[in-house]
Amino acid sequence: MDKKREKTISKFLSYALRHGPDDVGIELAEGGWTDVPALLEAASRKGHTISVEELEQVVANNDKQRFALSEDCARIRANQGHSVSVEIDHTVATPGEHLFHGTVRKFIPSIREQGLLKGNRQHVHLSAERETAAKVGQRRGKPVILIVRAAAMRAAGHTFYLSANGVWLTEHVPEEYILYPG
Ligand code: HQG
Repeated sequence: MDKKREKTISKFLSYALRHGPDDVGIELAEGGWTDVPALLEAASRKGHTISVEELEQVVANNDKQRFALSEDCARIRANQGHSVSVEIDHTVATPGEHLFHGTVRKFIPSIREQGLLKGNRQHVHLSAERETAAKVGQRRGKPVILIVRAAAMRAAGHTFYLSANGVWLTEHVPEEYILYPG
């Protein structure tokens, strides 16, 4: 499958499994899981005819491992990044001293006032590597990398989760735990 086709399918899956299941005509069960045949039928109704083999390839090759298939390949879900409300059993985990968040300059004044907010998503997304944060920020322009004093936050009672694809998640990062560049 060429990269363009993979990307089209990945984008459709992100929309269906994270943001617009109702619009696509599927239901997400506990944990965000949905039946593969139902998903493929719904995709087809929306003009995306996807074979089971293509679906499995996209899940396996996805650059960020955004999706997971159940062991029997009967069900699929997005590992994280939902805007619709789903209960995902993210693992509670203890981060190292610092985590990183990539953003852009125009958001800084508001971040200084409110800390990092989850916005439409279910959590604030953080990464253990600076380079990952740079890539996330780059989606919106010149990236600004914020350092989150994660160990201090954890010590103060905030909970962190590590998603199945390695994204660190938390409810809110209060301003006092953020270190700004420069
Ligand atoms: C910013 C993609 C103003 C925040 C990526 C970000 C990531 C504030 C934006 C994943 C703010 C939210 C998540 C505040 C935060 N005032 N702006 N108080 N607090 N922001 O997309 O972290 O391709 O919801 O800095 O690669 O950018 O979807 O979050 O710029 O992994 O798998 O508000 O999404 O992955 O944007 O990205 P997002 P994000 P996928």
